Amino acid sequence: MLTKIENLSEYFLAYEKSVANPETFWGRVANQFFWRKKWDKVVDYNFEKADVKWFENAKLNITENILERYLYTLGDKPAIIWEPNDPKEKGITLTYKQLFEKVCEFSNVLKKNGIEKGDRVIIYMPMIPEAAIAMLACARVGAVHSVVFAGFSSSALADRVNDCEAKMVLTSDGNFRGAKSIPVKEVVDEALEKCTTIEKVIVAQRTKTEVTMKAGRDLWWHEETAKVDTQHKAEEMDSEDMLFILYTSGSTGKPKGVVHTTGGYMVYTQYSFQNVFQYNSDDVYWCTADVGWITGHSYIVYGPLLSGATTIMFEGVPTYPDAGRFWEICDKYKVNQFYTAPTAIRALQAFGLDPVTPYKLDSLKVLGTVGEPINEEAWHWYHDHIGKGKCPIVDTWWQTETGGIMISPLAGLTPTKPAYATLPLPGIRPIIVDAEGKELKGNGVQGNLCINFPWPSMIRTTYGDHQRCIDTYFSTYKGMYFTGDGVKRDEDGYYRILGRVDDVINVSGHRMGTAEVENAINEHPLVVESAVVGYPHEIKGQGIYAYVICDTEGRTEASLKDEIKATVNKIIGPIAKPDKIQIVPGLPKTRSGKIMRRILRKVAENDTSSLGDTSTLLNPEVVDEIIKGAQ
Ligand code: 6R9
Repeated sequence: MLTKIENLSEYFLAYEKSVANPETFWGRVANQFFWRKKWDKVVDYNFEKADVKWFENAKLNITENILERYLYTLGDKPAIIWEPNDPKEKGITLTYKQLFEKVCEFSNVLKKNGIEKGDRVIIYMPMIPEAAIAMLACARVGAVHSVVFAGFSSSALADRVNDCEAKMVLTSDGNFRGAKSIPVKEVVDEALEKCTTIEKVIVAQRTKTEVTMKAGRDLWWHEETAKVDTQHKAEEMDSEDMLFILYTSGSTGKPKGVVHTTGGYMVYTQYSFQNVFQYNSDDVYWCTADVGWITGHSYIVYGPLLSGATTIMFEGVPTYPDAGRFWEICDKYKVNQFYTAPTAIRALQAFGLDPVTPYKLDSLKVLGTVGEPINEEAWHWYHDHIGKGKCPIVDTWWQTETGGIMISPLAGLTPTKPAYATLPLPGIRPIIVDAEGKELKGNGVQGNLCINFPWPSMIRTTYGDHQRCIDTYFSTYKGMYFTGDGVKRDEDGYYRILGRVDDVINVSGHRMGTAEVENAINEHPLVVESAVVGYPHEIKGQGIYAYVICDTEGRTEASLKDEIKATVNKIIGPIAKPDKIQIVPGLPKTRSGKIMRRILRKVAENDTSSLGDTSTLLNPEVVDEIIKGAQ
């Protein structure tokens, strides 16, 4: 491809050009795609109003840039290789031609069942090929997909359905994960009791477990696809038409629907994919994320498929049937680029080298990480034992809101440093500010990470509440997008992400708002008040520590804690269950009634030597009690 960067000096040159003349730079990248009509203007923006437009008035369909585009050149090349949970079960390979047919077929199913351009469709599915087909079919007919991670509870699902007023849910009967078979359709049924906008539910068969099908509402995927043909003409979309909504946690209680649009997202995910991973046409690429997260959207589905790559989709977990499962898959498909989360690396590292040594891992060329800071020990283990010392590690920093990778080495080109995301991609202009918003120039500085110029795949709005988008991202520091992350720029100009500076915690690479977990805990009838903080956790990166004021009403502390965990499980899902719960007589509060989280964080970190001045608290006596009862 024309815009593939091949060496370090080309990177510096591309970066310079992207800053000197962004319109020429991105126009040239965008020219490689198929547009039904080209743009009038490359970029237009006003950060104060959170108003950003890329490729204004251009017309396209993103799926034509995957399906029609590669049909003749790569028709027989595997597009998606699906590896099931159980290694004894046979996998599925879909070539570009077969994917084309399946997407068209399902596009016809969507249309036949009343889906029109602009309608919202929820995808609540495990990691099966139908999930990717569903996303692309939505994009093809112009519907807005919103994938909800299949581990979320029925009430979290209902909130998302209601927030975007979805018309349809695409789901499966069940989900195989490790040794478990988890109900999925049942969760949808429960959720839909609280929803009024859903007209149809289409169910893909996976586990063949028995499910209830509601007459007039529920349909089987295989029956519906059997009724339609495999030809479909893609809907014409505007560059700024919504492509998808993805809900993510912030520092307030309610998850927000991050909106991405069509043209810019397409250009940036493809550009970043080919450059960061240095993908070559015969490579096999594997990202272990779930399609329920942004990483799955941008770097399992869109980025790789827009690049004509072979992308692996894995249904299972890293430790089933044993802790060698990832490495077995790498050898089986001769994976060249492998992309995972630090939490998975740490979890596998804990099993030692026995599960690694049976595998050759000699096809690997590039290793990647995403989702949270990687500690140096895990970095070295990954580098030495998985990459055998010869594979560059791309530590990719980005967010649901950024749509694509922002700061990362380009594999093999950018010299790496453990735990550093290194340098920004072309077009990305990071800026470090202090608490007052003053720019910290030069190297050897540390502060809050902002971006002060638009990039094509950035968030456009938070669904249904544009003011929230302005308030969350564009108001803290005027004229800049605020990431919520702390960062250091070292003497070489390399960036190291230090973690969130807001009330968001990162558990196993999953973003969680402390307020969101608190709201769930407070649903327990005996809970009076709660405060949640993160603490360092060996495997998960951060664990969830909950301080809870509650009546015991004759229950033992242990059973009460179990009940609280069950409540959180029910309201959000297993990923939000607190690792530690401490029942406390009170929470440290300022005179204006604000919880002093700083103190709670210190106690959770087991660092009570430097609590600072607690005398200004409304209730200083409570601090000693909390320290005494710490877990
Ligand atoms: C892609 C994704 C975003 C938050 C982000 C930051 C953390 C992501 C990171 C990283 C250090 C990296 N994060 N990548 N921290 N190094 N390479 O993870 O999106 O789920 O929205 O999370 O994750 O704190 O702000 P999302």
